[in-house]
Amino acid sequence: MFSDELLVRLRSARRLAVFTGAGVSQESGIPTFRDALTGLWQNYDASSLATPEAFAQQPDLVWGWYEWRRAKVLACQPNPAHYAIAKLASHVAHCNVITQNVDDLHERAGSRHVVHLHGSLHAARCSVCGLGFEYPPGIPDEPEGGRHISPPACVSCGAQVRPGVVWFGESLPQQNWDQAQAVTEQCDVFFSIGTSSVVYPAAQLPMLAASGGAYVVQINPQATDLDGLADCNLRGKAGAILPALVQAVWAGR
Ligand code: BV8
Ligand code: ZN
Repeated sequence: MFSDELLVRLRSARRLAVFTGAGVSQESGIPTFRDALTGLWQNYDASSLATPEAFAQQPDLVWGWYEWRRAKVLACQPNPAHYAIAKLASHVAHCNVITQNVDDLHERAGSRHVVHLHGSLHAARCSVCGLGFEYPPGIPDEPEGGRHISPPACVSCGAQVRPGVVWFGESLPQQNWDQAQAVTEQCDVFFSIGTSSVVYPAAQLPMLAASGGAYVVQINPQATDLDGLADCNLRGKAGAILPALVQAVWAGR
């Protein structure tokens, strides 16, 4: 199932970078971007809904979308892909996860060095003074098709609270982006897992890895724009491939 070159490369690797997208959380039951646009949001495109303009014009619709997604994440568990990625860190000295996802499943599976490029569903903040928002405890009981919910008001200044994610048209958090580039430039092996590789500048990372001489491995059930650049394309679900790969490379170690 795995080439000798891949096994040798991983056994000798000292620095791994693991770049993930929505596909790595798919087997946990978290909708990918397309799936997350059902019900109330079925007539929207993610790149129009996940924007400051959409929140300004329809705050209740957008806040309701994020609350529905947050409820999904709170109700889900990490899947074998998240656990296998966390396990990589016990075999390779330096293993950094760079995620486009806004869930916390890598952390809940035990990954410690996780760089979030696009923020987090759990980090809402005041849109004016930036104060972090304290969510009420428990899992919100959101109807499947979603509903309109008015965003809360900041307890300090009274302004509107906004989701803690990076919207289209917003810059990535500079420190996280710098860290992601540094890790990518220094790695021996770069995994790109469960991403359609269409959102920039995150989608630049595999090219940056390749130009730095890294061995690029893609895991995805479908072909993506990365197929031509990757040194190794593993076609299939991350939850099946990754545990088998960890076993094949470090069986019993
Ligand atoms: C910015 C948070 C500039 C919100 C997200 C060129 C250069 C720079 C920018 C641009 C550019 N061209 C266009 C842009 C603008 C834009 C952009 O990229 N647009 C796209 C639509 C073309 N980029 C931006 O706006 C970025 N900001 O550039 O700022 C700037 C500079 C100065 C000053 C001001 C601004 C910000 C982008 C961040 C957007 N926010 N998320 C939220 O979550 O609501 S992006 C969001 O969509 C996700 O985070 C993720 O990144 C992306 C979805 O992609 P994927 O994760 O890949 O998920 P997807 O569903 O697409 O695919 C899933 C894959 O998994 C599939 O391939 C599937 O086959 C696979 N899969 C399924 N099941 C499995 C599986 N794989 C493995 N196992 C399985 N079981
Ligand atoms: Zn405030």
